[in-house]
Amino acid sequence: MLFLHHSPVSVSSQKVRMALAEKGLEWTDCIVDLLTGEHCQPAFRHLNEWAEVPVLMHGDMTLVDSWLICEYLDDVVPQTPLMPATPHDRYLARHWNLWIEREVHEATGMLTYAVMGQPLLAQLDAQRIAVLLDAIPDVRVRAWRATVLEKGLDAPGLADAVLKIRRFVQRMESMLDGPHGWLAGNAFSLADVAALPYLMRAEHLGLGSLMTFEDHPLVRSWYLRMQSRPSMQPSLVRYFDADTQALMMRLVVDAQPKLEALVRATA
Ligand SMILES: N[C@@H](CCC(=O)N[C@@H](CS)C(=O)NCC(=O)O)C(=O)O
Repeated sequence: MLFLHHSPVSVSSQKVRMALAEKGLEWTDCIVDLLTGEHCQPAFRHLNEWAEVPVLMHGDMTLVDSWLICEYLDDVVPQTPLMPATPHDRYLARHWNLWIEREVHEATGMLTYAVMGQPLLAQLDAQRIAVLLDAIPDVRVRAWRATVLEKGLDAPGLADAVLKIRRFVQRMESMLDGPHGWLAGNAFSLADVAALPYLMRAEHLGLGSLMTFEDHPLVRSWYLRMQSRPSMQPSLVRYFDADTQALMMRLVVDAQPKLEALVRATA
């Protein structure tokens, strides 16, 4: 049995859900509410001291970190492999993960928090917000969360975050410029799984102008192929009900003028 502690909207959780679905594995949902800070409570920190989703439970194993979980799944269920076959391409896949970790993950988190988290949390009273912030174990994350909560889309660092997403899409465009159209080697792999949630998030946040057909045709073609995979429904689509989609749309519409200004400033 596989128990996945995760959040529907978390990009790292989405990565693991897609890998599970690609491998034809079933999992039991243990949904963690990030907005109310459930992941910072002792019960969850007992599973992951860094207070982050996803966490996968398999037998007596408690696994953290989306990439490590995906590689583990690939090791224990070697049918339908997700890691590329050659050392060269395996390196490329791991390098994509490193790149995403270093350049894209936090930038995506900041933008998500500014567009969606901040307006929702702003409804709470100051004391509750202070409790939520204090519970975040990483002081650096706590600091940028506090700034984004206070300043929203005017927070420093958001232009840099948009720039990082822009560079990510550009890097993907150049790497997809080969005969195969996948990120690591000649077939779909974990590199593609790792990248998809970040592009989807950028689009959901209203940053689709960073990846137009005109400027990034290879990324767009890759994105369409990824979205047509059967694994999309069980891992991603089914977690976004109509109410969630409507709420996200409303928040993005509100954020649009400032987001567009950030996009223009980084062009
Ligand atoms: N390297 C970790 C990063 C996990 C991570 O940052 N998860 C986010 C959600 S995507 C999280 O739980 N954030 C805690 C929070 O929002 O306070 C992984 O790949 O699993």
